[in-house]
Amino acid sequence: MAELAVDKHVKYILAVEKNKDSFESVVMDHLRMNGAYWGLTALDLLGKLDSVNVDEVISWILKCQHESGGFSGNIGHDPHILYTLSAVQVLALFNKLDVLDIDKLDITGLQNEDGSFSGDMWGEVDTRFSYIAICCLSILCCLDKINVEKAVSYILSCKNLDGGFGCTPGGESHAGQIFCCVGALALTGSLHYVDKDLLGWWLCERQVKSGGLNGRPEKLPDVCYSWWVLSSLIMIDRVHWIDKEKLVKFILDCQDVENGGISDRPDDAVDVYHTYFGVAGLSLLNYPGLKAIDPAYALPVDVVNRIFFSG
Ligand code: GRG
Repeated sequence: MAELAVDKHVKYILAVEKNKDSFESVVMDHLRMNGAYWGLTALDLLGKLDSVNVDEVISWILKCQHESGGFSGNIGHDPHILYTLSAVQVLALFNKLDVLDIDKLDITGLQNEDGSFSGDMWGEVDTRFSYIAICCLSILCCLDKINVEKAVSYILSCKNLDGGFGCTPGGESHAGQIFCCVGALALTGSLHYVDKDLLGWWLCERQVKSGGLNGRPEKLPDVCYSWWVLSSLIMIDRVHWIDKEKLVKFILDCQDVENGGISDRPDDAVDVYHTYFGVAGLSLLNYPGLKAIDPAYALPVDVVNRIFFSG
């Protein structure tokens, strides 16, 4: 079996960040905050976060914060909760959460009467936003700023008969939304509401012949589901139901071993998103030499421990 091309992947991630005119940098310009979280967390899991200029990153992140408190994907763009979580996660990676004015972050104001969360002032509702709100506030140790009971009850209203979860009540089960709902339930101590055997069955049915995982029935496998499916299986204690060795091989087969980076499927073009989720998936599979990642916070375990156990 191929090995993880650590040095090549580090070089690839650093090059995407440096080369602002490349195709990938241009198409990702409006969601650079997410890109920063993917790239920097991957570097940390690979043990190379020290290759980055911390002050430059922090000063750029702060320039992306708006008067409303929310963060945008890049300077000059509109704020959205999707970017606020990435900003908080990157600050956590660098142990710089203290630069945040927590009272200014208006996450409470995004909670609706039924317990759901909107992503921004325009009001779209999605269980992704419930997870993000809960994850941000949990990292910042202020979950009491929202109505957790109502948030949990909204998430449970998105549970389907197949054991999975969708974006809104009645929405089709999808592995990405399942990660969000299971993650939010884990972070609020509410996993007892999940039928673990039923959901575990649905999740392990996502593994296809090649060893890769898809996001819902009849779809193609994609490296990113190594994160969405695997982290959910770990949180509900059913990860032993998939063939881990075949999944490791699938992820390693998606590497560009010459130029670095990981793609969605073997022989496709690489990008930072799949590189991160490939590395994160391997970390969940205890691949040698990688730092461990927390399945609910989607941050390295040592970062999570620093937040909660060393003040
Ligand atoms: C901190 C890890 C982390 C996440 C933050 C934004 C978010 C919270 C979660 C997103 C969860 C999600 C919905 C992931 C799925 C992404 C994806 C590959 C969508 C593609 O959907 P389709 O329908 O693809 O295009 P399929 O694979 O179903 O054909």
